[in-house]
Amino acid sequence: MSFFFHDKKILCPFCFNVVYLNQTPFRCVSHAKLCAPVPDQVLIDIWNDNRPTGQVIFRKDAKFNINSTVCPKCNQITTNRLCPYCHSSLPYAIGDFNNYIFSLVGAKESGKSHYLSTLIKTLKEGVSENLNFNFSASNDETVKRYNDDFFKPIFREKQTIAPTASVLAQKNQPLVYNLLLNGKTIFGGEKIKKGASLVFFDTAGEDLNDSNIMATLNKYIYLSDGIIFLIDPLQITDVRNKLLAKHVDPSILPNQNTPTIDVIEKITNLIQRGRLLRSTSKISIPIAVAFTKFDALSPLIDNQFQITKKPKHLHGFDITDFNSINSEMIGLLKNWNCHDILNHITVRYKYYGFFGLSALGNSPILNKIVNAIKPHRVEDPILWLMHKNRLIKKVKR
Ligand SMILES: Nc1nc2c(ncn2[C@@H]2O[C@H](COP(=O)(O)OP(=O)(O)OP(=O)(O)O)[C@@H](O)[C@H]2O)c(=O)[nH]1
Ligand SMILES: [Mg+2]
Ligand SMILES: [Zn+2]
Ligand SMILES: [Zn+2]
Repeated sequence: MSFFFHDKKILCPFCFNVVYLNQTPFRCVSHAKLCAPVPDQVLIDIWNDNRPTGQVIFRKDAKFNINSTVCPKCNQITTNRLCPYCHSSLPYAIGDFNNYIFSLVGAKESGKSHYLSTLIKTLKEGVSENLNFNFSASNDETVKRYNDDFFKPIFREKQTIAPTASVLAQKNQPLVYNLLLNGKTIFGGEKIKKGASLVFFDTAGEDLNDSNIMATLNKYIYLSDGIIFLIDPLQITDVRNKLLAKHVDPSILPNQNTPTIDVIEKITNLIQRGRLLRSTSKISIPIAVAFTKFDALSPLIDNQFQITKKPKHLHGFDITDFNSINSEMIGLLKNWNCHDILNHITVRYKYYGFFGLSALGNSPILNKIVNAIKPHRVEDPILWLMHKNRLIKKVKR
């Protein structure tokens, strides 16, 4: 612990306010019989959460012992540190880790929620034996929200996830995970080399159509360390026509909504404003542009393409695989007449990568998931973002 630790500041991963660690309240974690739970007005106001919960304990002077406090009601010690602004529980190790915020954006129905659901499951199970990391939820709210809103519907109930509610109707807490990266010590032993909090924010596609709501959402996006921009290829007119020419069942084609280029332009403008960039400067947040629902495109994809193969990512981020995927995707975009998307990304962003993936591996039928869920390449964009943020190294084959 550094001498100056007492005035160490961090960014709350839930509300993005700057928090001084010596100024945080704590929450009593004693059993309800010992210390009666009470409603917390801040949780009600900010997160719409009116469940009674442990007492909030404010401290006057916390120069010493800044990692715990004693509840004046029940005299028990607690280490459950809260953000003073939004009263979310801060990850225990938050002062030791850097926060990396990854936001997930895309038009309505582009596949964000299904993607997040299968991505988290894949990361928890470990993407590769040799990619040595441990990925776990950083607080109980994340565990609960992931299970209720993302895991249960598709993996248990075999139903598609309902459209994400607008922030006006429901204030979504981001999902926060701890990522521990192992490495070798100079003596050859194993040790934890780096830690990061990964913050995932699932936006509602409809909110991107409203510039007023965008203003409240924008900090999640322009403060991001990486953006995953999802595009539904089934929205692209050329793709639809090519699929229909191959006699696919027209019922797998969703109704066409806001053109992708409009959505990406909104996001770009928002980042530009948020970061106070001149319109001539490129955005330096790495952006992973990922085409979802690739399972539905199989009639259009040559089975020799690298994108149809399983990724390996042995010992790091497989840059050889990435380069093939990136150029295959650029070729497909040209073939699908998506020069507008291609130009926009390559001109306005400094670091970009194109990806193709499938969260489910199959098309659901009337909101039912009838086939086994087989995610394909869901980890590629996030591993690329981790690599760009120097959390994992690249490997060549
Ligand atoms: N074929 C196929 N369809 C998918 C896949 N993932 C999602 N879908 C379909 O796309 C629809 C929309 O997906 P969501 O994940 O809810 O999209 P979203 O971007 O979260 O939408 P909003 O919350 O409204 O912004 C789903 O109901 C599915 O029918 C996939 O991997 N393959
Ligand atoms: Mg959604
Ligand atoms: Zn907060
Ligand atoms: Zn108590």
